[in-house]
Amino acid sequence: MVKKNQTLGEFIIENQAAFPYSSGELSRLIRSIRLAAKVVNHEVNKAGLVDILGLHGETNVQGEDQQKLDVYANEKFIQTLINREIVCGIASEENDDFITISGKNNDNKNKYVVLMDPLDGSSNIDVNVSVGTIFSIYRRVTPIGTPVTAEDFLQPGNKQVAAGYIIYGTSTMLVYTTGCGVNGFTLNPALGSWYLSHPDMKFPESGKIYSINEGNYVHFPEGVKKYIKYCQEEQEDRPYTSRYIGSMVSDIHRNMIKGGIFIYPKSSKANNGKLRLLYECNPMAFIVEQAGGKASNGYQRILDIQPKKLHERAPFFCGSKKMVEKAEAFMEEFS
Ligand code: AHM
Ligand code: MG
Repeated sequence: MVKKNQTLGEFIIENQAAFPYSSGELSRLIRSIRLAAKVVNHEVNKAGLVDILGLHGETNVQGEDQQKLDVYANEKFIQTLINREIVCGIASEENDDFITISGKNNDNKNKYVVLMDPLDGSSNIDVNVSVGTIFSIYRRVTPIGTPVTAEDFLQPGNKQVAAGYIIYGTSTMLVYTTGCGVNGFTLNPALGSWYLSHPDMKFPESGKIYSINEGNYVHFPEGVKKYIKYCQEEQEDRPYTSRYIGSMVSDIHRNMIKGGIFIYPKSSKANNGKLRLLYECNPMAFIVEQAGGKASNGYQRILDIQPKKLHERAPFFCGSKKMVEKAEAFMEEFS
């Protein structure tokens, strides 16, 4: 049951009570992510001071080494999860290979693996624009107590147990799903508590915003070009509004609240687009579907794609159901 003005901690406890036989492992994992997110948020908020405190690779006035924020975020999330021995493996967009966590006594009995993009849209940091963290959680498929293998990470998105994102925006929010709808929590920075501000989030069935990097227009497949023209036509409720931040979490978060479509298609330069299936598309697709929206690669449901490698990319069409269906119809007909 969703109550307003609840803290994330209360929400987790209340929802866990609905599953009396659960071990609480997933709840502890979400709590660890919430903690790391606060630490990263603190650092992201100081980003504007970087010229004063020192650049990446330099030593700041306190004699500390400066790190790039995406490297910092990666380390913080990984450290937090390793220290709490809460998962058996982690894969990150920032690391070439997955990390096996065997536990202090080599007896890791945890059943979950986490995949994440620790700081998505990080090129926006320099210009004080919102960035995000994305995470995806699966139950391992290999036996508990043995080291994780690639098989544990290369699962289709429809096997996700939970997924979420943190948006470091005008306020900081944590939005997540465990497969029973989507809830959004806003951080009160003075208290360090997350409050349920967006209970049971729903993607509007249709919308009037399209988000795509139109600078790449000449490289887009014909179906996408035709769909963009359709969005710009003066007919019915069109033309739509074009909004593209270049920070996927922010673009999709806005569209989920207002109604819209986000597209990062394949192009003549990149056959599978840019976004990573495991760290970006799958978790966002799970959240979007749980909120009543739709996510596909233009032809096929994102969550049904069987990944073949950790850093695999996929074209991404995601947002209000009717808008994604329309874009898919253009892909079907022209690409
Ligand atoms: P990143 O993981 O290197 O930050 O790249 C992902 C980001 C997305 O947040 C965003 O939608 C996209 O890259 C923007 O790419 P482009 O500048 O090509 O439009
Ligand atoms: Mg990214």
